[in-house]
Parts: sequence; structure tokens; C-alpha cells
Amino acid sequence: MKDERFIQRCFDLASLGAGSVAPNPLVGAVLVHNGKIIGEGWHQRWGEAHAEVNCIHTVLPENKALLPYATLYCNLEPCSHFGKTPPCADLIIAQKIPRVVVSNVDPNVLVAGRGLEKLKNAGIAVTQGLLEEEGRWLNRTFFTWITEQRPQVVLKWAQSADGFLGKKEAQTAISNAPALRLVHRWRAECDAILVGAHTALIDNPRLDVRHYFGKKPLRIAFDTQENIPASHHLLDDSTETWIFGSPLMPVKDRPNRAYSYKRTKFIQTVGKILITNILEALKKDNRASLFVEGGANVLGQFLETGFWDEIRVVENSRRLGSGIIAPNIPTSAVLKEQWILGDDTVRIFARSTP
Ligand code: AOF
Ligand code: ZN
Repeated sequence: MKDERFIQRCFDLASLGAGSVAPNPLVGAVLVHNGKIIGEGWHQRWGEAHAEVNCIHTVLPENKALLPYATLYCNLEPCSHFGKTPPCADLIIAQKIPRVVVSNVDPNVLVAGRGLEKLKNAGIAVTQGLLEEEGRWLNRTFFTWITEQRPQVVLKWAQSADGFLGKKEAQTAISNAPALRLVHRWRAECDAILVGAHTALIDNPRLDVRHYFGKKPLRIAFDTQENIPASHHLLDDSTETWIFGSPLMPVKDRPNRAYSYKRTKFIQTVGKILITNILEALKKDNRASLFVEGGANVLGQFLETGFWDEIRVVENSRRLGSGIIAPNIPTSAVLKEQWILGDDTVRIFARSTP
């Protein structure tokens, strides 16, 4: 029970890296001596120090002598490879820490149990598999990235109590202010946000992070008919944007497409835009998650083709009476999280693994 509590603390620390470490995992580490925490750390930024290193660095000089009697808790197996930083397993051995408790084995082929092996060979007592399922849920993006070799696809929509996304030809506010803040947090935590042509045109979304803090993800929009006016937010060149469009005319001849875009890339496509092409492009660009914000048509495409890992639905208690019908939650989806935000209910579903 005590071990689980410290692993839970690792999860909480690990979550602080959300939005900053991808495609690396969220990792937290805690050093405990006699039931007291003497060090804590987490992986804060991609390419920088791992959780274990940051944790060991926080141990006060007067507590350093306790390391040979302490337990290191970490939600992910300590690494055994020379990546952008040296192996964490070597550091743990060098610090003479006698016991290590982890939640998940690292699925990365460069590690995959070798970190734990290294520790055991050095005589360290290793316990693994604590709160394993919770750990996998926390690091679901990393697990998809490593095991499926593609970004985690998260579908999101807001619907009325009677199951409508909004009115047909106008932007309709469905969810409340706290839910808007939550959605902006989700945006800050993902690597790319996508909307379809109709949403880009009718809603004129900014797809930025205004109601939360954190980095701006890549924006992606479909614009096969080249309908998005240059005055729309998505074409303001304020942040990295990919516009998937048709190859009817070279970019330079399109009246809407100025030459001066620096951060906006117009990607020509032949025929229907394929989800696999988008996922491939994201993978090449090292982007581990895609947040799909609608509309109904695009959400339907992802659902029909089976390219989804998570569905996040915000449901308001008001009824709309008519409008665009919200997608059905597939039978393969399982409810993982649910909470109330005023008159909104937030639900997170995951694809059930057979
Ligand atoms: C750990 N602790 O905090 C993290 C680990 O490129 P690098 O050197 O940062 O290595 C990235 C890989 O290391 C990543 O794919 C995963 O296998 C592991 N991440 N391991 O011991 C950490 N973030
Ligand atoms: Zn490491």
C-alpha cells in the first residue's frame, strides 16, 4: 500500500511534464527513506534530464548519506541506453540505491527490460508492475507512439443533452467556460490539432491556447475547395499550420494564398485526404498526438476508419432541439474518466484492447 502511494506521487510529478516532453514519456521519480520523501523529480523537457536524475539532484547534502538505505520509486523503468542523456540505471547503481520500485516496463526497444536487468545484476532489489494499468493510461500517448509507431489520435466534441453538436450553418456555443479552459489545456498538451473544412470556414477557429498556459500545438485544417478566406484566423500565419488542400492550381496562382507565409505550409493532396497520410506526416515531424476538434464529418471519418485511440466528450445539460447530430460512441469504447464541470459532464473513452 505504501509503495503504491509513492508510485501515485510519481504519476503526479510525471504529469507536470504534459505538453513539454513528447514524444518522450511522462516520468516522475521519488526517493524515500524510512517513509519520508528525501528527493523528487520529473522529466521536464524533451531532450533534457530524465526524472531519476532530477530526483537525485534534489536530495539535500545532509541527506546524501541516506541514499544507500533509500528506495527509488519511478513510474517507468529506468533507462539503460545512451540517448540524449546517459543511462539512469548506471546513475542509480553509482549512487548505491538498494531498492527500486517501478510501475511500467519501458516499451522502447532500446530499453525493454534491460534497465531492470542492469539493476538486478548490480544486486538492487527490484519491484515492478505497481499500478501498471494507471501507468499505461498516464503514458497512453507514449505507448501508442512506441507500439503502433504513430501518433495518439484523440477525438473531441461538445454536445447538447439531446445529442447535437450545434446548429447547421452557424457556430453554436455548447459547453461552459470551465470546459473551454479544459479544452485549451488539452490543446496545450497535444502536439497537433485538426479541424475539417466546414469547421475551419464556419467557426473561424484560432486553434490556439488562450484560456490555459503552455505551448501552441501545430494547427491542421482541410481546405480542399480553397474556401478559407485569407482573413480567417487559421491563415494568420501566427503559428505553425498545415493546410491540406487540392492540387488544382500551383500555390502561387491561388488568389487566397499569399507568398509571405512563414509558418503555414500548404500541402497539396490528390483526391480524398487520407488520414494515414496525415498520421505519417505527423510521425515524420516527431509529433506524438493529434487532437481532432471536428466537425462531424471529420470525426466520422476517423471513427469509420478506426483511427482513434481516445474520445473526449463534453456534454451540456441544455437541449438544442435540432442541428448537427453528434457521432455515436463506438461499442469498442470504454469509459475511463468522468467528471462534472458545472452544467457540463466530461467523459473520456478509450478504445478497449481485445
Ligand atoms: C527514464 N527516465 O525520465 C525518461 C525515460 O532521448 P533520451 O535520452 O531522452 O531518451 C528517451 C527515451 O528514454 C524514451 O524513449 C524512453 O524510452 C526513455 N525515457 N527513461 O529512465 C525518464 N523520460
Ligand atoms: Zn533515463
